[in-house]
Amino acid sequence: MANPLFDTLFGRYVGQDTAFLHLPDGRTITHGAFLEQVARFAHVFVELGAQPGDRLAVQIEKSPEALAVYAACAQAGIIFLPLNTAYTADEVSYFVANSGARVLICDGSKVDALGPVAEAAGAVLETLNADGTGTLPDKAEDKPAVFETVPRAAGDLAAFLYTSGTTGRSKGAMLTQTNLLSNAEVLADYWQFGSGDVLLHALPIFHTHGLFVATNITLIAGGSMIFLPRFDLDRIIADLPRATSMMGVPTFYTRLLGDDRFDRELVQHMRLFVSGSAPLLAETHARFEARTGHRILERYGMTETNMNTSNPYDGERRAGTVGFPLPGVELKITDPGSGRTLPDGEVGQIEVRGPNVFRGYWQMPEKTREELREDGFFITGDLGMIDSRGYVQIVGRNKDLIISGGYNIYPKEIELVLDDQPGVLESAVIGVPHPDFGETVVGVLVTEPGAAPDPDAIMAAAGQSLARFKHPRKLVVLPELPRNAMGKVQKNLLRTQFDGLFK
Ligand code: MLC
Ligand code: AMP
Repeated sequence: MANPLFDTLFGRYVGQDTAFLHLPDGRTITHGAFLEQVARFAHVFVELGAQPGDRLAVQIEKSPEALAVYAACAQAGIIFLPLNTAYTADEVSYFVANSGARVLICDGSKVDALGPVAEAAGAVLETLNADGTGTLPDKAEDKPAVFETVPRAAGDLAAFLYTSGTTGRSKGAMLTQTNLLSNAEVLADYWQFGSGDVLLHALPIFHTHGLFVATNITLIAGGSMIFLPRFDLDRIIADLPRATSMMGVPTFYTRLLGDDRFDRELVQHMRLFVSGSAPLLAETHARFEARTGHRILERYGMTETNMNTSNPYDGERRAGTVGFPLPGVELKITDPGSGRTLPDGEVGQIEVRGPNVFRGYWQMPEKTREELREDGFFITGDLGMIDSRGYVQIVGRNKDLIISGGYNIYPKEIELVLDDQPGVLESAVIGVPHPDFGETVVGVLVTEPGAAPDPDAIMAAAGQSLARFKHPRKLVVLPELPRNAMGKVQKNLLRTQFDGLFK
């Protein structure tokens, strides 16, 4: 195949009038029409000077056109770099500069903020709005509806997805065509996706879950998607009767369970509910089954590895576990100190190897070496064990990470901002249980002697540099931070102390 990713996911649909995207306004976009848009965008990217292997960064709202940008990058051999729409200009600036993006596409409302960012990085700026208008579609209008697919090898890079790091610096995970394709093929088969599937898609498309897992699987299987701009409870309840399957983070399921309209009758025709990106409480699993008769299928993945494990489609879906390693994925539990493989039943760090595992972090060879072993095993930073029946259980994290509503938040990044505020001597940021988001952010401050920092000013400063979802939902002041004999802040003690803040 000349370009395995494009040919497998998209190319075979050229000229087909099969349904691909069902939109909230009642329109359905066919595969064929979608691919004409893709071809036009690919022509624009070439005209803008983007070469195969260049990076194209986007910070755009979810729309059929936004998805077409992803496909157009695949067709033109450009590396796709999607960014969370919540990121501030400061945050975007880092990603654009670090990746050396040739093109940045943003929402029209962000041009003032991102114009200087693009200019400083030497990137071309184009716009694409949620309603499909903007300078990119304007330029695409008179372009041909066919584009000669740029040849790429299976090992070539297809996407960069940035993940935050424990040092506060985000790392660009380099994903190859094989990483994405192998995983989509395995999952479509494992979860028995077919051409009759209609996936209710309410996830963002700037992360692995909504972009690769949901979209690529649907494309491989030949199904269609009800493509919603975001999670909207009323919309989901209205659309569920037309869907066969749904994927979400645990917050989706707890929100649905909080609504009386979500009952057995509404979903009795559904084939599959999948959960991932954050731990699904066993209690949510049980409540879901009691209410609907369906058992949620929980799986486990990461930006760097795509999906690693899954509960079985046929067979017992065990609450509190993430199932078995997927076909082709090796998983072992190791001792964090020695790296020795531990026997089943013992808790250690989870390591994975397979065609799903990324190539490394962009221009960070040392970080890559720390986490990706020479033999191909990736150290996930998650702690887990394999139970007597072979199911993998995640029991904690060996990395200082908070997962709020499926978004990853690295405390260090927030601590750096808090520590900079007048009157703040030092800070520790922790995650505490939250009924809606699973975990939420709490900032623990120690003030300078005699100082009384203004919480509103601190939050305003955080708003300047950090996306809203990273903001502490509460700031608390302590006389000092608990430390161990080595001087390391004992966040576990803080988490225990503030465990009940949102309960
Ligand atoms: C929104 N807000 C959040 C938030 N999402 N705050 C913390 N955590 C989040 N996840 C902010 C909003 O800006 C708003 O701020 C306030 O919280 C309430 O907003 P809301 O309207 O209730 O939130 P909503 O827009 O409905 O979004 C919640 C959500 C969304 C859960 C639907 O966050 C979401 O779609 N999450 C999915 C994330 C995801 O796809 N993760 C996959 C990563 S891939 P204000 O100003 O109003 O207070 C990965 C690998 C793998 O992890 O295994 O899949
Ligand atoms: P990200 O960096 O956004 O890709 O997030 C990956 C992290 O999400 C993993 O390392 C896990 O800590 C967490 N994660 C994903 N799926 C699950 C799950 N089913 N249960 C628990 N944690 C999960």
